[in-house]
Amino acid sequence: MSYDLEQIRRDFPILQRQVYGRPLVYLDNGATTQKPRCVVEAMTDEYYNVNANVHRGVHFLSQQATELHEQSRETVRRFLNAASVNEIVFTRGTTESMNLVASCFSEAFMQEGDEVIVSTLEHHSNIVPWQLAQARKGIRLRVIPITDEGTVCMDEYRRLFNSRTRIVSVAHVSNVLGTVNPIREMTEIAHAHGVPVVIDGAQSAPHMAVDVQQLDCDFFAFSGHKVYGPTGVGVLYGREDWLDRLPPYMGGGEMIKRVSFEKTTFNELPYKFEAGTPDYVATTGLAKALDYVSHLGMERIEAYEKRLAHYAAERLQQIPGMCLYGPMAYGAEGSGPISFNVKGIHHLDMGTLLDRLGVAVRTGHHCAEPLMQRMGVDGTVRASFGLYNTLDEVDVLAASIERVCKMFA
Ligand code: 7TS
Repeated sequence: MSYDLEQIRRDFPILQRQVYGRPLVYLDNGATTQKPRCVVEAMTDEYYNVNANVHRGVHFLSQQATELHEQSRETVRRFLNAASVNEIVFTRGTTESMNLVASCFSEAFMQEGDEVIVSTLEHHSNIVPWQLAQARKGIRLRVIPITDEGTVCMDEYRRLFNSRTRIVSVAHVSNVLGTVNPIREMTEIAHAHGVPVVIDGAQSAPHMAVDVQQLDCDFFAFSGHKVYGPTGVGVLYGREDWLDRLPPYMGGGEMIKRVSFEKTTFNELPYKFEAGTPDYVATTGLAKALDYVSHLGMERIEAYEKRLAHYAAERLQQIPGMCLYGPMAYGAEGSGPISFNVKGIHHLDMGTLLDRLGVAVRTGHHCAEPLMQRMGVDGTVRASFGLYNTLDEVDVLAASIERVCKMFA
């Protein structure tokens, strides 16, 4: 199958929309992606024709819903190349997945003075859960510094390990700069110290083939809504031996084997971590979305999006006063988002005026305030690409920025 952009764009009805009488140029895919028709239709069909709670009823619809739900888990397993479906836990999204690991791991394996290594590039959802553990258990956060180009300092990373290091928790791809961290190398170093690694894959799963066995990570989190699937569903991959040893996260139905007031025993994996009714319709939608991107081919999506980002970086850098951040400003390859500011124009003004021209971007700190502090800015404008964006749209972005610049001249 070829990369047929026109067909792809037809699969996403919202891309035909106009805003303020102009064609929508949607460049906020880092925040959330649009949904292809097949995802919405699969979910509507399930609500109309199948709906019943999973894992409970003896009746026909419940069995059918359960089957769909468990097939979705298998689709996720294949997407990540996990060894077993027991390693695929459904959550509400990356944030919940990261909180689950930080909470359960620190509870079971960390004591006062023990350390977690994170990086300067992290989204708040890989900082605050560890700070909550800090408040509860007295653990310490150690932070890998980054270079001016926006890449992690590997020498500093190596130096952070000591006898108190218990876990490493890092983003695969930065949601602000598009930096791709050398995860394989980072896991190798951590494992040499006997330390497990958590990957925040919110910004990698939509843009590149992810193979958790090849990355050799111990946990990997991502959100459905950033991979063309529905909101409210995400995934935590965890190596079976780790998940087995972690205590449950939430208590309730589904996660138990037997309950009495004297003693409760917990369910097997992955249900031990899935208390309550799961969003079984969303898991169907997520599986459809993963089938959709897999059918296009993650390698093909990655190559195409790199071309887009590279073209955008080159084109934007021709604009007077442009300050582009991150590896792409230095000619390196990046993935997904590019961040910038134009001299003399506040990012919020730029974003607001671009919106009036039909171009949807995000502005502000992007839930990465420590990174903003390191960059010495209070925010940036971020254009983040998806599989359906076009080179023409990049031209519209650049021309629109130039128009805004003229207003401020
Ligand atoms: N980690 C990273 C790297 C992210 O980019 C995000 C969301 C999250 C975690 C949290 O994902 P959630 O689905 O649980 O909310 N990032 C963004 C963003 O860049 N703009 O809006 C949301």
